[in-house]
Amino acid sequence: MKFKYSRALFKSFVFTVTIMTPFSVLAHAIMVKSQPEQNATITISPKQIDVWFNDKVGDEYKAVAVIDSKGNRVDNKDVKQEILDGSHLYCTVPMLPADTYTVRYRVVSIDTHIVTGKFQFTIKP
Ligand SMILES: [Cu+2]
Repeated sequence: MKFKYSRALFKSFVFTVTIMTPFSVLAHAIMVKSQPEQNATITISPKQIDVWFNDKVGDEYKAVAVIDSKGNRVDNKDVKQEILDGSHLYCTVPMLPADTYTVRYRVVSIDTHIVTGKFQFTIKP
């Protein structure tokens, strides 16, 4: 009986530490800025899409995709991470026609959590 109690207590301690540690010690990546900006309406096709996070992100599994209103991927599939600023990802895009585009991103935070998100921008003729 005593053993069972201790083990339950230990399990709950481990669980608490596991769920608390990432939030108290390490950062969970959050997108803080982009170019084009979220929900921006622009008149000239951008040459590249930039996404910045609140902290550097992992080199692995990083992805930035630009999708047009028909669901077609239109970026050049060349996502890169800035060497001196690991919080900055970017990819290039060809000349884009007027449309509303969705940018989807996926990164691994320093706390090892995978973060995905999206935002839109519009190009008007
Ligand atoms: Cu996290």
